[in-house]
Amino acid sequence: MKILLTGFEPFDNETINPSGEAVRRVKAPEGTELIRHCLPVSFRAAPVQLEDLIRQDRPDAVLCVGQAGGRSGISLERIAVNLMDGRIPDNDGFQPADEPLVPGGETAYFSTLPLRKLEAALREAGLPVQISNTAGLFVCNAVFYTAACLAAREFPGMKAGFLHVPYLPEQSREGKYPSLSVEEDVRALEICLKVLAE
Ligand code: PCA
Repeated sequence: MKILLTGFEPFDNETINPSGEAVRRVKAPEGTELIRHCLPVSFRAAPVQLEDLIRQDRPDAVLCVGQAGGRSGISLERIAVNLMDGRIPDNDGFQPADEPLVPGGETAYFSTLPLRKLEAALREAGLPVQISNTAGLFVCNAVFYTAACLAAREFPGMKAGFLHVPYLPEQSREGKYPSLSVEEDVRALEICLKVLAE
């Protein structure tokens, strides 16, 4: 089973992004071929890079991962929406307001990952997890929407979804925000990949 696993580079004045770090460190579970990629935090470039990878590699599943500072556990994202609205500019300085990502496209897509199974497996492993009903309106949502849209329109057999990880301890502003270690993120991703490969 071929799985495309993506993380992100740092953004918002941070020097590290837990998603990129964890994706780099994950070990491919037995029976899976893992394609990893670190995406730019760019509304314009990230969806294009993801689409190119999907077309080129034809994965059976796409799991995209990003940082959600302030959240306390692994957030399994349920829904991607066709809207870009930046609280801050992306790493290219682009800050869209209320713009569709795909003009005329579907309003939203649901994740096609087995969210309840993933939630149960992560909880069983003692990791904090929740199903989240918003991936925000920033670049993570744009990437999630791109994967879900391609799955719906062109690659119906491909599972596509997104999860957010919290800040790393070093990003937590001395404990003001919740955090998970990169080892915990790696463990969470390895569990998710195993469930996807079942
Ligand atoms: N988090 C941002 C974009 C990149 C990342 O890691 C988001 O939640 O949109």
